[in-house]
Amino acid sequence: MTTVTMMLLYSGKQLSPLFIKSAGVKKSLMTVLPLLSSIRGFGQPAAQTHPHLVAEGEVTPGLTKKEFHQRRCSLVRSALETFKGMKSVNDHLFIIPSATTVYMINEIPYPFRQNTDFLYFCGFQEPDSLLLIEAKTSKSVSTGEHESHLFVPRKDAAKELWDGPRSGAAGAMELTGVDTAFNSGEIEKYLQFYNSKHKDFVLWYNHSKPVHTDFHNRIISQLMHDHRHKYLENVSELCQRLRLLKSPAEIQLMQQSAKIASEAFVEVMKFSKPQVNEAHLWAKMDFECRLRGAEFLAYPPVVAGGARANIIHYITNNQVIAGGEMVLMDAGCEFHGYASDITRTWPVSGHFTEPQRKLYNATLRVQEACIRMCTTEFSLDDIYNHMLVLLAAELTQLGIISPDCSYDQRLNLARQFCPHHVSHYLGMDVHDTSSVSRKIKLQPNMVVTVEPGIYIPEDNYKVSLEFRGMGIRIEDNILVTETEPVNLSASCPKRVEDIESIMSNR
Ligand SMILES: [Mn+2]
Repeated sequence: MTTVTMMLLYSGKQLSPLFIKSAGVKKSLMTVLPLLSSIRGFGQPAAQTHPHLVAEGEVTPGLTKKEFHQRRCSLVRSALETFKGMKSVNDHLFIIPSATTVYMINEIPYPFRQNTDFLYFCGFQEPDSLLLIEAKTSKSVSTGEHESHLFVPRKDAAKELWDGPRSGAAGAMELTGVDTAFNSGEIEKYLQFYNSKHKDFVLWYNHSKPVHTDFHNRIISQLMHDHRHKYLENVSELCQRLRLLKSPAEIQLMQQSAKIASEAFVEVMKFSKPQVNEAHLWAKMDFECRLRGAEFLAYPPVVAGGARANIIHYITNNQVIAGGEMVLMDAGCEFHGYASDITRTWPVSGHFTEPQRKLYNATLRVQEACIRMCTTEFSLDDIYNHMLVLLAAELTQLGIISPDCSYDQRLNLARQFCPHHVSHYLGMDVHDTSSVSRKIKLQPNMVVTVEPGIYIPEDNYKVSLEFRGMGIRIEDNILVTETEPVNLSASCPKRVEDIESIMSNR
């Protein structure tokens, strides 16, 4: 079998004999390869092309077509619930656009990251696409029954030669299991048609923060204009409420994301030594996460040696860390669309000094107490308020807060020594579902972070010299259940003995 025939069989598509003949076997490889992939390839990993990542029946690794369909049904059900009693409105149109490619300079793109809500409801990874969902209150309010349409970039041999295969409309249907797919050039016509056919309908669209400026300015704002006396609802808050509770498959992905980052942290701890550069610890973290299957780091990590740990969002990561100093690293990875977000603080020499150990253990006790509160009894704000009480007590114990201060003064000081919240929701985004209030009680299948810190600026002369310039944060990823909280990042060491033991066995 010649290479060309083998490739044809692999591609699963017959080419005309005329084409094969005229291509000429010898000089054909360069021309045939891109053509073949443009016929059969997808714009993202699929079971057919990446069996090591995607199983049969899955859209993205670990998530099936059925799960994506159920998500769309849940969206429709919860949206229509609010219009249940209103007989006058029956039709609902949901518009969820994808992200677009952002360029740093001409022709050089930033790494593409899909719009999270779009990804959540269809799993399609290409830019400049759009998901439309049509539903009727009379039919869908209890079942979530709907029609889903995906608009995607059209197949384009010239573009695909440069950027790799696109799925095209047929590929997008096959890949995601939506009801129909069209080229994105059809969006305008489709919306005009829908608007002309439906007198009254509810438009569900994130109009306050359009994610795709071109679609918004060119097409969707026109629809909103034509539709201006009718119902316009922001779909984003609804999406976030659904994303807040993770399915069993999502929990597995989050567990894996946290495990990968935890293992990578151990390698970074072993790799650190006096005079190590922050940039090298960053590179090591990135390397170890990718080696374990993560796509990339979930956010620019904080790798802050010494007093730089007091800069909460320090991401410059270009200093040399001296022997006696600790390093604070806040890093996590993205694994098949799900983020981990872990922070550890450790001495680069491998041994905590006495003041470091005291401040570290105070932070750890507060963190462990806060983790125990991740139950359905409390909200994230409840845990934050309790963290301030615990921090105030620990700081008083250490002599950092004077025992002469009143209770309120001590809480205020605790707030100064830890100027950030103790937690946020975690999921597909690092700061996940940020429109969901932190005042609501936790529910089973939420994932949250727990991340108290103590930061003592170098120039805080009120604090004894031994603690000045130290910044410590300890952060884990916690799954809320019906019973005990589950620490997804439990395999990332945080006890002083465990860290010292890992680092002594380098
Ligand atoms: Mn965090």
